[in-house]
Amino acid sequence: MDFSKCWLDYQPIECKEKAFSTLSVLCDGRVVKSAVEEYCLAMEAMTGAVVEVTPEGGRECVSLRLDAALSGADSYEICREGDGYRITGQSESGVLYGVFEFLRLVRTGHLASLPLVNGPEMPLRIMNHWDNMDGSIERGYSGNSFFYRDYEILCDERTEQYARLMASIGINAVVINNVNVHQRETYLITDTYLEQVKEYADLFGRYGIRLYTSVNFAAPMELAGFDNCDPLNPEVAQWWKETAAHIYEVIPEFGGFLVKADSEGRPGPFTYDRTHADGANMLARALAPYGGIVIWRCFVYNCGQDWRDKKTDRARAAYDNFIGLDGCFDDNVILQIKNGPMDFQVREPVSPLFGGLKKTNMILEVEIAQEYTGQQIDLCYLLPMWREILDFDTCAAGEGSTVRRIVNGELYGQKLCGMAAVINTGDDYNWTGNDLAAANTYGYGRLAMNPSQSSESIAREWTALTLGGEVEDTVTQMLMGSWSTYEKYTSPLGIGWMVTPHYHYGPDVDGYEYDRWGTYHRADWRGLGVDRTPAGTGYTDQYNEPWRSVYADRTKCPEELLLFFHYVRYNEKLRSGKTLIQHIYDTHFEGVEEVEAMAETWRQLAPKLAPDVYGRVKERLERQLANAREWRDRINTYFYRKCGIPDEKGRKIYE
Ligand code: GCW
Repeated sequence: MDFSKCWLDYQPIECKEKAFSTLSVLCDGRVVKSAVEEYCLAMEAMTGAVVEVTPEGGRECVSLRLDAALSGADSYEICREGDGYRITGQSESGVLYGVFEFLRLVRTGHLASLPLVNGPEMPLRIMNHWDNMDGSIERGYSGNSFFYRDYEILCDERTEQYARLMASIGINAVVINNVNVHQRETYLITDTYLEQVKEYADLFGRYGIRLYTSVNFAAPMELAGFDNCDPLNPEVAQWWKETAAHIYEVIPEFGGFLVKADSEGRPGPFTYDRTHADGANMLARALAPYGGIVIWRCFVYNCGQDWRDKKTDRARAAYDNFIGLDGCFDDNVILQIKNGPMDFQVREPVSPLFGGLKKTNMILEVEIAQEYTGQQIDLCYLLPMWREILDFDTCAAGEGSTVRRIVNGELYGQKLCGMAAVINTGDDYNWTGNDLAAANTYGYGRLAMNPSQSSESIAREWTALTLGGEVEDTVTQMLMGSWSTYEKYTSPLGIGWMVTPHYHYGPDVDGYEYDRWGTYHRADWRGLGVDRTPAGTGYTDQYNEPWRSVYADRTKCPEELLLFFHYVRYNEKLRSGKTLIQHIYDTHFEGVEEVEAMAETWRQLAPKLAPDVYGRVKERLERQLANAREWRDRINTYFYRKCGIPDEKGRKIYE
């Protein structure tokens, strides 16, 4: 087990079919070349035999072909042929994906499942890096950036390996810098860095991945001395046109821009009384002649709120800001929408924008980086959460209008749509800090490729490829239960937050309660929760029926979201028959017990694991246990002090 290779650590295998050692390559191109290299590297490591690569077809070989007539962009077909196998790609990327799939089948012993035809379901499968050029990573929990060090761009073995890892899970777009574009990063689209950015673009290009950059909306001011960046100022628009023209001269395959505007202090069109559509379209028109796109984030809210004000509701903000602009965006603009209305909490309802916008390209944004979900110290396998989000029926165009069918382009026939994720990697030896956190990285790509795959089968696949078949069942079980466990010992029933301000790890119940971020739980001596019904902030009205009524009705509202939508008294009964306060106590005790059990399970796996992997994860689980206990005791004590109602089961609650 070599975790520096993640899930691409090719170990010797039993099955050594003769056909494996001849690769007939009946197509060409730079991505095909990467596919051939991967194949040879893998087969040689697995079988010990040197692979003969030939341009001839033959009976006892694995052959690679291109067939543009295969249905579905970048799809592939793998089947038996003669005494060997044939991998056909609809495109070069299809060939590459086919080779990775074939290798996966070989490694997991599933070749019997052939023939198969497969292809990416989401058109765009994007990784967002929040890497800064000084080498730091915003919300990074696995070391520093492997893209930058001291304002230099690094193009080395690690970035090559990164590109392979990404291609192996079907990623086709990468944004190389933080959405908060700082001073030096503003220069990424200028000659100061373009030649080096091009090196990345070329590297990614060999793996079927397009490069995007996050841009600073105020770049004309910072780079060219403009006194404004008004999107309707023709000189500003002209500056962007020239800038884009130059970028494409250097990097003809440049993907486009990702923009965080008018959000958490970032500049944007609001300053000039312009709309997000004005801003996005201005940039889109600069990129359009070259086929580039603008990805515009909807994470826009008032971050200077007053906690005394109970009418302003941060949850409403994205919808309120964007719904009126539906249909106003150019064709090459995509809105990138966070999965929930707040900010990547352990539990949130699905953003109502998905059910609201109908004439706008949409991308679903999720966070693999475990900012609010344990920071890669605590185990939290996020696939079950993403599954629920994708399967959520927005009822936008009748029943079955799931988020999945919106962002895969099916419902509205969109071509520019898909998923984006804030990645959790860094320059740590094992890429993701916690070895097991790589299951989220892997799983995200696999899910975006094929959302029909269950979270469990993805967990199995990752475990088998990375840790070996012997521990597959047990580790899969640990992964599958981990989100629910994390949810139990942190903030209850969808209320979110209660974390240490700024760092977002560990409990601080009132940490954000009297702050400016719009993140309140409103606990008092009688109860807690935010009333988001029409009697409160009215947020529930942003949903289509039946959700609007379901969420607004205390008796129908899904219980896991109860406190997100309602203010509930401590002694009110939940559907389980328990009172709210008893539910809070119980889940917090359970959460800790579940972490204890997980740590014990891991200890039992010791003989089946490489000592370094075992040791690293064990250490994380110990820290997780300490964290879970801290959460349990702080939450239970906090609420006990508020309401004075003792635990029915008489367990230890600190006073
Ligand atoms: O959750 C918040 C994070 C910020 C992040 C922001 C965003 C990159 O705490 O670190 O900024 O979201 O998504 O823009």
